[in-house]
Amino acid sequence: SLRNYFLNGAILLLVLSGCKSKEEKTVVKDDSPKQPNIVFIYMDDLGYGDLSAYGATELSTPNIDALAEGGVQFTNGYATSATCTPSRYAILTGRYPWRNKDAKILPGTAPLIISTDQLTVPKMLKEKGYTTGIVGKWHLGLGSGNVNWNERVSPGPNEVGFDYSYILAATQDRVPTVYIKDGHVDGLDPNDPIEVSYKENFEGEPTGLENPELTTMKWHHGHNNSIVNGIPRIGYMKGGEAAKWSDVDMADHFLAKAQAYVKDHKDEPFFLYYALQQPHVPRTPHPRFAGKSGMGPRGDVILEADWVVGEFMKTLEEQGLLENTLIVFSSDNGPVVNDGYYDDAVEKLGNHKPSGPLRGGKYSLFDAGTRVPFITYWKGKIAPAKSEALVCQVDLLTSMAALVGSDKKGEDSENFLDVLMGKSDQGRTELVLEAGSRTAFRKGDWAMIPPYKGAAINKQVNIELGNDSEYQLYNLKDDIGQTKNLAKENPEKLQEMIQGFEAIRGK
Ligand code: NG6
Ligand code: CA
Repeated sequence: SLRNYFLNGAILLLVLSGCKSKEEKTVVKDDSPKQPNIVFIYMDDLGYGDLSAYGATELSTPNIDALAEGGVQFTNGYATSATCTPSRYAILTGRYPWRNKDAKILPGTAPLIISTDQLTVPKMLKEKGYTTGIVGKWHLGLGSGNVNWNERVSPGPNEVGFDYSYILAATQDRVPTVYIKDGHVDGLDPNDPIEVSYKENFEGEPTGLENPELTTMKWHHGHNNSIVNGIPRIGYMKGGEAAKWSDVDMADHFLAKAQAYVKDHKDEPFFLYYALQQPHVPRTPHPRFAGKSGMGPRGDVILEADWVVGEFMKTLEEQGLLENTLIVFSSDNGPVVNDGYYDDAVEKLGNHKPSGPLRGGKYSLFDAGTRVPFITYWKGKIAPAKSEALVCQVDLLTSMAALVGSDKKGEDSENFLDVLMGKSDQGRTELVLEAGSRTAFRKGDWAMIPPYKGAAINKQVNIELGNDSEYQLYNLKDDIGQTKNLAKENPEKLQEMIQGFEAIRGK
């Protein structure tokens, strides 16, 4: 009819004008500077000496090395803490974790420790038009107590700034051993609900303690509760069979999610926090990598992670995003060889030194607890360099804010964008370091550890914790291995360090 004819014409006109305005918009967009994508690649327990770029000779990590060689490789890059939860708290909030008494290694049932009105990296970026996502390890708590895993679990990453989340709740060795997508347990069969407890076992469920015959990986300390995929874990879990992850496929699984995220968001500025699970225990390399390092599963999963990083970088390249994406690569804390399972890590370590030249490891106030691989990479924007500047993950919030033109600032987070971009070597002057509930102080080339009670060595993991009845003072420039305590020899320096420390930390 005539009416339809006119209507169609009107629609046709609308479509035409729609096309035209889109074209105009595209032209304008190309003229204006693009907001760069930002990706944090965050490892779990990767040590300062675990990459060939950082001096490892018994392992080769070509893909991560390529980032180090093509970007700024920091030799004084720090996590705030020698364990996971507090470091992850700091990298996302720009706030020292010792300000939050709950920022300690969390069980899988712990409530969320980031307040939903707190500033976070993804929130700051969202305000600047970014879409934000997390893939991988969370370990910052979920819900507000007594989580029902069969309903939407909240608050969680989506309530503190992430538009998209695909996570494991706590650690690979803690229940629940399921993936959670935007608050929902992925693949959950409603007829097989999940129950989780860190207090007591569910009747009739096997445990690592009582049923060692059902385990394929043996526990050394801790890790003797519920058995999933032959691996005894921390905590008890019942049900949720269909949703349980496959440990050996975890690297591929997260990689696929991270790659899909990039492809889905390639036309808008995105932030991706990609938190890999390696080389935390239980180390479960995919069969493609099993035996490849000659160093047992710990070495194998480092090679696996290196491959993952290579594949992820390929995706950025294929999508034409390399020149518009800043990558920050680091680790949440230092290395540990035996962290609770018999997995040959000790037996097959050979000449490999996960801490490199540093003293201590995970859980330690010595430098290897917190000084970690730290790399920034941005093709065409960052010139390859090695930097000795003192940088810390707590500064990423304010530095990223500076990058995207936000005036937001984290409580303890400073703007070191120029340092991260390799344009300046004036990093932090001082930094508080944390291990467990203890803190130490780095200023310039000096490290000061106050006296602490407690064992000098954690015998289970065989790591020197940094405890001593006396003050310790080290010059890291002359003595990177912290072998010579200069506290007595240099009382003035010691006093200066104590004062600087107490000014931040209180007496
Ligand atoms: C410890 C676990 C250790 C590891 C760590 C958390 C025991 C005996 N040890 O309590 O295996 O899971 O917590 O590591 O249970 S982190 O990297 O997430 O901080
Ligand atoms: Ca960790």
